[in-house]
Amino acid sequence: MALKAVCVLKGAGETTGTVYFEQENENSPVRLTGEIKGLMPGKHGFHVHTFGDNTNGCVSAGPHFNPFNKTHAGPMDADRHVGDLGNLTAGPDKVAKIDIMDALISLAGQSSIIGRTMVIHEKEDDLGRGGNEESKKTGNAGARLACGVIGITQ
Ligand SMILES: [Cu+2]
Ligand SMILES: [Zn+2]
Repeated sequence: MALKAVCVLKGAGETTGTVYFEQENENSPVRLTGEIKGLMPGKHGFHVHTFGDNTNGCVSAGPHFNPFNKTHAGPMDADRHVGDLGNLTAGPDKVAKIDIMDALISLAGQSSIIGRTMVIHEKEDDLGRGGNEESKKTGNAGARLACGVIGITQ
């Protein structure tokens, strides 16, 4: 039976969104669909962060989900944080449409993102290529505009 999850993102500002996750089985890629609204046109870092904790807003979600102790990179890189999903691109309508397939995140097992937090950032993720220390940790993606805990759905 397919595994399914959902995340509703909210923050202090106008940015909101919904992301749906679907996976055939524990070892297959995860498909992400949905959209984020209220974004400045352009690229915005999009990651799974470690903790499903929003007590002090999105900052409580902690760093990028990184169960295998890798450095920050882009979604197509072999070595990356499991949570590194790269960037979403918002159009002039301030909406970013999501349709991503990712082989590293999972909805079960050691790389499970269930109970963790999806974050959309203010700035573009430099995918670890920014040439400074922070680039290898966060991609210099800046403030957390909106976030939500990833939960199981039917
Ligand atoms: Cu992030
Ligand atoms: Zn990362």
